[in-house]
Formats: sequence, structure tokens, C-alpha cells
Amino acid sequence: MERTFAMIKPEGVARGLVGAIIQRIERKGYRIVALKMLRLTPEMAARHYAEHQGKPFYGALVDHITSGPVVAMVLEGPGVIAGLRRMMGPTNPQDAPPGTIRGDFALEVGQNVIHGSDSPASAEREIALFFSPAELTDK
Ligand code: RTP
Ligand code: MG
Repeated sequence: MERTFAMIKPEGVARGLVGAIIQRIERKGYRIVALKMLRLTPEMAARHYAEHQGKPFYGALVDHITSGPVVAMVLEGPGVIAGLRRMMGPTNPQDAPPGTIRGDFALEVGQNVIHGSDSPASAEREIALFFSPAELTDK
């Protein structure tokens, strides 16, 4: 069964959106395989966002993602990688339609409340970065 990595970003936690976001994910039918709250170190942020190193927004991105606690999750379900990305909506919340998480809960690209893996390779890499195999629950 397909798995993906999702993370409610610091502003989502600070704004009290954890329950609302998780409710949408569970209501869709995806299974939460693992879940924890943590604050990223700069080293973890650099590994997580390695693909963006050198881009103009990279420094702000790392500063932001390390600015407070996040909620990290592994989700499972058929087509969950693309499916979660559809539920999230586009990167820029101003382009995100109503009904998507970013469309309903966010306005700024740097404050778009949720991360989701963008491919099977990213999902595998990001799950391993945040969770040990023993933390991934079986049904
Ligand atoms: P994410 O990785 O957070 O799930 O978001 P994404 O795939 O939709 O977007 P990505 O291209 O991977 O960018 C990662 C995060 O960087 C911030 N960003 N800022 N100022 C900008 O132009 C800009 N572009 C991207 C966003 O917070 C985005 O989620
Ligand atoms: Mg991305």
C-alpha cells in the first residue's frame, strides 16, 4: 500500500489547525501510520529541503520551518501521494481553490500550512528522515 509523508507546518500548529487538517485527511480515508510533534533542527530542515538549496527563498524556508513545532505524519492509502497533494492544493495559497487545505486555510506561499511529499522517491526519503521503521505502525 502506498505511503506518503505529511507535515503540518509551524503556522498550522500555532493557528490551531492541527485537528481540522487531520480531520480532512482521516475523513478522506487515509490511514495515519505514524504521527509526532517535533521542532526541526536546522540540520533536519536542510536535509528535508535539500532540493531547494541555492534558491532565493531557501534561507527563509529553513528559518520558517524551524521556527516552532510541526506535526509530522506518515499516511497510507491508494494513490495517497498524489491524492494528498490534490487535497493540499497548489504551493501558492492564492492559487489554491476553495475546498483545498491551502485554499481554505492560507494566503501566503511562505505560510501554506502543510507539506506533502511530491513523488514516491520523495515520500520514501522523507519518511526515513522523520521516522524509524519501528515507529511505523501495522494495522
Ligand atoms: P512543500 O514542499 O512545502 O509541500 O510545498 P510544495 O511542494 O508545494 O512547494 P515547493 O516547490 O517544494 O516549495 C517548498 C516550500 O517553499 C516555499 N516557497 N516559497 N517564495 C517563493 O517563491 C516560494 N516558493 C516556495 C513554500 O512554503 C513551499 O511550500
Ligand atoms: Mg515540495
